[in-house]
Amino acid sequence: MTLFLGLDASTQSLTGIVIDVDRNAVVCEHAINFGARLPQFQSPHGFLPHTDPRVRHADPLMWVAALELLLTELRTKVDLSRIAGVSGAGQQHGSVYLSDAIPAWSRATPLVEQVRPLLSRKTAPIWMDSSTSVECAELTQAVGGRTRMLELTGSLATERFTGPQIKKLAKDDPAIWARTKEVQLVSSFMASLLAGKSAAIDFGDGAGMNLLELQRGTWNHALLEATAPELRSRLRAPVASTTIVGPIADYFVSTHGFSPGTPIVTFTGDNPSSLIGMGAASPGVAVVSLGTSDTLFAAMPSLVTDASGSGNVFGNPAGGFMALQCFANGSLAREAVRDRAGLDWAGFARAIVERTKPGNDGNMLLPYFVPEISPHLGKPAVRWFGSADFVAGRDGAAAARAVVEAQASSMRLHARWIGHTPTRVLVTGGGARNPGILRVFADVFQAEILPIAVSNSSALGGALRAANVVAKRSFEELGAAFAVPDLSRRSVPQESAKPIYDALGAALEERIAALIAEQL
Ligand code: XUL
Repeated sequence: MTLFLGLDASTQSLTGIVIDVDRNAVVCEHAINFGARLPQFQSPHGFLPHTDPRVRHADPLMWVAALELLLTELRTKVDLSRIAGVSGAGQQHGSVYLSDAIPAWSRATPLVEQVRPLLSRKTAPIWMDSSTSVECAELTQAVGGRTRMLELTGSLATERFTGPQIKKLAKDDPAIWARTKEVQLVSSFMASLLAGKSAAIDFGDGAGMNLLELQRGTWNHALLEATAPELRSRLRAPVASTTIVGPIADYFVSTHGFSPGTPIVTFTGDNPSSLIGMGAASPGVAVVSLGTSDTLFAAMPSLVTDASGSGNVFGNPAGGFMALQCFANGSLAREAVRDRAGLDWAGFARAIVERTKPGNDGNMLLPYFVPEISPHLGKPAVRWFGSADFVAGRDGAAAARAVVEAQASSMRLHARWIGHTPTRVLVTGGGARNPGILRVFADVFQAEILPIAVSNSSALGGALRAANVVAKRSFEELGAAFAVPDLSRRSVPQESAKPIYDALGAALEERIAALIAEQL
């Protein structure tokens, strides 16, 4: 029995997956939902309420408390002393501000109490924050324009990215910036907690900061200078995702029963980690993840960037690069429409499969309940077009289809820059369990949709990466063993839907263009 632990610190929960690479089996999976299990942090959806919808911060102590709770509960299910290595992932872009490097933890005091005095800033802006448009414009100008920013970092200056967030802090609150001696991403922060020392940021997640020079794998001097004073001294040099941070901290040996010396492998972003967890480390297949954010991503045969704006390039933990397109209105938009329609998830699926048809009789929704990343929309915009009943909220079945048709069609439109039309799409995330959602994605993409039976591909990716580094198992072998498509839930496209969705895509593109113009 050779066990590895993978963690995923995502927006709404912290998940741990333990795998046995001798039996190619998932031994157990356990999650702590922040809203439900840690109500004292007053973050029902994983972030703190704020009057400005563009501001989204979380309390880093909530992630620390979740780690303690997760390990406390996990050790009742698995003998943690048998874990041969740990790695994991964090929601991308979120940043933690520390007044000092992470120390070797004392065994005597709860971790939350040891981290509390280290936070130079009480809250961490997360990927849902879109409050940095001014800083994005300033950074773009400082570096010599949009094209240069794209060439250097693989993305335009992007509101949720860490560089613009750091810039905003340094401008708005120079006293906090002066107190800050180290900036961590959520991923490197979680690895630092486990190792009891500051971990470096990896190329995968580091690419989501507008600071990393992709081709060279180093922080870009001009961008560091333009972002905040003395930023270089507050960031460790970025490393490959295969780097070992160090042995697990004694704290976790005495408190949770890990073996001394258990290696902690560098953490990465949740999307790069999912690429590994989905068995998609090599180019040729696209992955759609349907979670709080919906994402579409794929390993890239060669580096291309999205001149039109909202696409991103991150590091592939297996080497090379990955393309990613992120949509902020994912599961929360589906939930809002489901609730408005008075349906449960089974009813939502039936509404799509049995009660409506491709094209939705012309009913269409623009489902931007929160500011959107793709397309770039600074303000929420929910618009219903079609029959009087649909517009007035009296046709719940059409509403269910409309939200998924809009999401899938927008994903198809926004993924054109990646340059290859997938015939096979692997899906993961909570939404992948819903047959109605899978049906629409198959028809819109005109591709075979294959759900992967593992529910958290990002945590699994962490466990596979630990196994790759420590047990020297290849990603191909691990992917084939652990990322097995669930053929019984596969969805194949109906050819008759193709012209309908070609037309819907064109109509949606027009409506989106009008919305963007309206918000200018
Ligand atoms: C990717 C992004 C989101 C978060 C979600 O750029 O912002 O997918 O990583 O956790």
